[in-house]
Amino acid sequence: MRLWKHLVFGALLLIVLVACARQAEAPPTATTPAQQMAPLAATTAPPGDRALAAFKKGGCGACHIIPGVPNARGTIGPDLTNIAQVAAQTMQSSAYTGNATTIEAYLREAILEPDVFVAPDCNGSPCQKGVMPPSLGHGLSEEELAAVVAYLKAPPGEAEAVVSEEPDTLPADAAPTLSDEEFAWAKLVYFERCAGCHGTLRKGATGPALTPDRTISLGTVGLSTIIYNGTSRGMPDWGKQGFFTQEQIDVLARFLQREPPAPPELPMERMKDSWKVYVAPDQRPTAPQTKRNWQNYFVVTLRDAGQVAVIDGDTYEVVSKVDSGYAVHITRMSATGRYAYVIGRDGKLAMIDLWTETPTKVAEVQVCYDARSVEVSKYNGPEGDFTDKLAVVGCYWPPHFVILDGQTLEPIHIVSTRGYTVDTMEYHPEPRVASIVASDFKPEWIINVKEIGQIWLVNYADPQAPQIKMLPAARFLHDGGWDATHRYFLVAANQSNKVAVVDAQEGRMVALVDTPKIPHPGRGANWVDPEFGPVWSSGHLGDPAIVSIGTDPEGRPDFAWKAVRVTPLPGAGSLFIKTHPKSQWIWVDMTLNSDPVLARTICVIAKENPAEPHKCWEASSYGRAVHFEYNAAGTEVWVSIWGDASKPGETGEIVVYDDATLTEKARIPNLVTPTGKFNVYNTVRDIY
Ligand code: DHE
Repeated sequence: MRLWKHLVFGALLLIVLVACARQAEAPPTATTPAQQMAPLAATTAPPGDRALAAFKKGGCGACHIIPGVPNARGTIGPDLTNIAQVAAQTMQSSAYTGNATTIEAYLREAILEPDVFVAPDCNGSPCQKGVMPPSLGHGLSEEELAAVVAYLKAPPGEAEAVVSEEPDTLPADAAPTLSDEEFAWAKLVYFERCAGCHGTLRKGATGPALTPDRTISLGTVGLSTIIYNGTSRGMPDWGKQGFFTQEQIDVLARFLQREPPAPPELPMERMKDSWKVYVAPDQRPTAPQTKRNWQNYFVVTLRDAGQVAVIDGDTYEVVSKVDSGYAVHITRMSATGRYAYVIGRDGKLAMIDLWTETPTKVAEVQVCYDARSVEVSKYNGPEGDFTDKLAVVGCYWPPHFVILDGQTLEPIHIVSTRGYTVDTMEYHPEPRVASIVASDFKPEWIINVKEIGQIWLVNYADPQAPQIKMLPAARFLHDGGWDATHRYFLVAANQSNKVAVVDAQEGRMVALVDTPKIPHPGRGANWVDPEFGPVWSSGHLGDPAIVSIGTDPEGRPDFAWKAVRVTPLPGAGSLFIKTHPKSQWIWVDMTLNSDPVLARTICVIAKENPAEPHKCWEASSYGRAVHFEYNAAGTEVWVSIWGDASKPGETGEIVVYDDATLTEKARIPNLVTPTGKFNVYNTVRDIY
């Protein structure tokens, strides 16, 4: 890129990337930052309208929730819903470091000198210094500032304060432009880094919708701010982490204001072209060749290496590293545990034989361009023995699932998940497949179709002609696991703030349980609460809380399918929780907390005293602590330190703790970005 372009970008982005700043009213190439901050012409407008125009001019809604301001639902900065009351209380507090003595002065100070006092609560996480720049306030005229202060001091009443779901009215050419080169780059990066949460067609799921009707009103500046700083609701701070440069963030922010390009489909013929069997089933050993305790192997995702490491859980030796798909996501074991099935985000499924001396890949196939889940057939009963017979991959794009031969990975059948949403019955072009579990009661998979909010019970007895029962649940189904009896499956409908419960034996919905913001259980944790009996617990991305739901409708019907206990955590951003029937503890992470110290902190809660965490500590001096797994005996807990592939010495490692004493036993060093870990014995038996 030429020098002048660097300079323009540099000047613009200096303002862009630390700011809750203004909306771009025209393509950024057509205006300068100074022009963009010019006072509004409508100074004769009524004060309320003037305030709304000033909020829009500042792009304030990208960072704040502001009642009555269309689409102002940002969570980077404090919620401004009751800011006058908060201001009055704060000025009385000894923690207040500002100089204001009236609410008006407090609000003016917060806008013009934002770092004099940094608010303690930004939607569940501590607010950060330097995020809100003084240049924003100084870009407003005195009239605009006065209108904003008056508005925040007395926002509209309940009826008017409803945040508009309606898109702004926008001129057809309102989106900024990109060169072909920029567009191609942003398209690829969006697909690889952003589509997982926001959807390939950007219709939203774990993250909000990013269609032009919403993004243009946030503008290049507002969007860049979010991409740079992240949000307390789990959006990574890509800019702060140094993952994207300021120039790249600007390109992404402009890309997000254009119509999303539609990616290609993937028919059976192309899947078969990618299918490879490296070792035919009749060439494989008929008994384990290795002397190692292979049932205590851990298959560990080395995310950015595009590999998994097979680690001996008895000796901590890395037995083998196997190439798998791009940004590997999860592993599940065949019902006997002999095979590990590893799914990459690029939809490549790799099958590893754990019986050979060195675990090796015996087959692979690509059945999606974007995928997150894989499961196997586990049923063995009157309807047949399906042990190690079938596998199923759930795709994000194209939106479908694929049934495969469990011995060779030959694709057998594709089922599209496009359909109608559970609540409003609108057609959705991209309902993605989230978690999948295999029932012990029937030859059945429970497949969660995220955006339409349906839980599909897929009978695989005849895999060419699967029977599907579609249960209505709630939108944005994501991750989940079994209760301790394996009869009930609990799954987070994450952006709906609910957990759905399915009875796998009777094939019906049991309950939709309300939870705090964005439940994220992984597979959850089953334990016996001293007060409420058997429960299943989940952490949350948006709230610093663990919620436990009663799971014993026969023994403790009064507590069944109710959120019976909330255990507070030091911060939000929790991804995974884990326990073991033999353990006295529940382990939980806060991986996506925007505070780097909390992101590497883990906590344990004592089952006999679950009102608050027993102990929290930093598991490393760098990176993020993520995901727990027990060894087969249930005596050790393994935690991943998710480092940075480009920083030698800090790429990542696994910390092994003695579960009884919570003391560190070992570190398995120099792994490249380890994340999920799957112990063969526990994964086969769904122990968590
Ligand atoms: Fe995951 C499980 C989707 C980001 C690590 N993740 C799941 C499942 C889904 C999912 C649907 C349940 C699979 C199942 O049980 O069949 N994950 C997504 C996303 O859409 C998301 C939010 C964004 C994306 O772009 O992918 C996402 N996931 C991540 C990560 O960034 C993590 C932390 C690191 C990584 O390796 O990518 C991550 N996800 C995991 C892990 C599991 C998982 C380790 C399995 C947990 C278990 O114990 O079973």
